[in-house]
Amino acid sequence: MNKQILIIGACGQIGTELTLKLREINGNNAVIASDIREGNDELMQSGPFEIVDAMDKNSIEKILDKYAITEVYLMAAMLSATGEKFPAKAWELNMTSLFNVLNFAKEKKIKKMFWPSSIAAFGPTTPKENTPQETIMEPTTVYGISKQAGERWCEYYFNNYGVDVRSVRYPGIISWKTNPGGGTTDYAIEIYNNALLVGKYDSFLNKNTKLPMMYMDDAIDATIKIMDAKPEDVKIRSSYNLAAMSFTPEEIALEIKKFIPDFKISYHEDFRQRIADSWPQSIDDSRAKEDWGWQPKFDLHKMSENMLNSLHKKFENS
Ligand code: AKB
Repeated sequence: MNKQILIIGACGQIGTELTLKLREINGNNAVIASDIREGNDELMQSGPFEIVDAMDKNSIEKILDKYAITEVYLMAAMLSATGEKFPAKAWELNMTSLFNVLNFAKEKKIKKMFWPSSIAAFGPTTPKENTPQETIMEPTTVYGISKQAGERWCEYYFNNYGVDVRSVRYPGIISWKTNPGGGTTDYAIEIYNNALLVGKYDSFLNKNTKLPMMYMDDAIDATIKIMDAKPEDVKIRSSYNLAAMSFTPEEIALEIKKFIPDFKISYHEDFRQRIADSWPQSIDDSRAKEDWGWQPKFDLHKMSENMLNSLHKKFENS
């Protein structure tokens, strides 16, 4: 039977680009985008779209039946910074949406599912450098707690019900097409936008805050790669560590200066500093490399060149 894919949360930062890439690979009509709101023109015009609330089991079920869905990518979530403002809502959205999809997979309504975890599943007691796949995980944000609990549930559903669930721990994802919403790593996107638009940026993280990051192209590549891997090669059913690069606000600013010499950065920490300080600085992703051939393509320089060129064209055309 052919693949029929449903993306829940298709209009967000990662969902948008994931949907477009999966449509390019599988054909537009095989990839159904869904979200609680409409997305950008490219997404809306390139294939089927349905309004779906990730917490509403019945409306998801209708879409699964209508399109004979075989795979679900669950991209809806409340991220770290917004989650700290609305802890109960963040927990409810992140966990209810996951259980909805896990239970459809358990009932064999779908064959396979992707659910992203995050570096936020780690906490201040986790080793900060080259954070191992298996280590202390004591997250201190609601978002992080939901990701860590989610990982445990994914593994539980795999072990007890044979659910084919696949997951990676995304680092901060940097991209230019769709704005992110409510993350702590979002500074690394704002900085490129502001560099081009106003030539300066006031960072909400201090200059030495080193965090693991990844360009969107690599994140999409990893997501599709783990979903395409043979089931026996996906040996970890909680979530895989994933890495590409790590840098501080000062280092990204120096890189931007290579392209925009007059660029200026200032620093004024806010509540997100505490969140960032609780996360790892670099990640050991050797298991993803060994098990299903993960390999990132973008480093800080290549990403900066690509970001600035793409944003420049985007601003020129808008
Ligand atoms: C966030 O900053 O909350 C996210 C993440 C690291 O999962 N980008």
